[in-house]
Amino acid sequence: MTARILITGAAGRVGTFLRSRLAAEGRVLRLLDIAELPAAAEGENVEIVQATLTDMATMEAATRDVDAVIHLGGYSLEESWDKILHVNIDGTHTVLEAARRSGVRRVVLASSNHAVGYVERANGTAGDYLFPRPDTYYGVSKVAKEALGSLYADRYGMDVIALRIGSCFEKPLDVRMLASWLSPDDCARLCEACLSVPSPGFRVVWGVSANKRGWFSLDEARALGYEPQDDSETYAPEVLARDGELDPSSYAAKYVGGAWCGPDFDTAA
Ligand code: 15L
Repeated sequence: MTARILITGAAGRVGTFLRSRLAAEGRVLRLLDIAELPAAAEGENVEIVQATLTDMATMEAATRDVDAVIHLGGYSLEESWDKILHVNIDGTHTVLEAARRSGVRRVVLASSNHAVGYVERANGTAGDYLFPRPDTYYGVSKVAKEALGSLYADRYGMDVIALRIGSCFEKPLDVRMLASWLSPDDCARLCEACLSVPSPGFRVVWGVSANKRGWFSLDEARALGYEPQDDSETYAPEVLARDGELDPSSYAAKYVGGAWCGPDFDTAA
């Protein structure tokens, strides 16, 4: 079991899901975020670091003595190009370079479906290793994150796994998410697989649950040892009763990235 793990963006939604779920006997989670993190609870084996991931000295210190990094930090929605460039792209370089300098051998990167948002559903199941088709600056930053991961794996022999996360929420919020949902528990299962699989090198895998309505390949994720246990179908009756079936001409029905591909979805200047 991986003993000491640095999680960036630990105060965010996914980071919060993982905090309790990756906790284990003999394991220390070092939780880093620019936002305030809840203090360690009684008996909780965590180290709290409130800092920006964009500073190299900070990240060199934060990566010292850890066995793996789970890099979730950065903007999780569309933002201006300047912000995306600084935090998501430069920030990812800082995280990977700091990890390399500190001798960390394994990094899990939170990529997103928006790296391939303009892939059309008409082409069938969204396979593994789809060529980038970002739908936003945010999506571009996820493509850059994957590219940086590939570079650090090939050039420095690190193990880097990029997760093209669908929609990681407590439960699916709309009809599109009945296909793209990643349950919090499956997210933790996927991270555990990424942490323990021997010598993966560089991989890009879909981060989704075993959704009956899903159309994303789970082959590469399963090859890491991921065994999803959840299915959004549990929530389908309530979601469909509220929202009805998807309009086949909608962006959500047509593209991986859903509404993010539409003209009304602003790419902040
Ligand atoms: C993402 O990458 C976002 O971070 C998240 O908030 C959701 O919008 C998700 O994609 C999605 O596409 O559902």
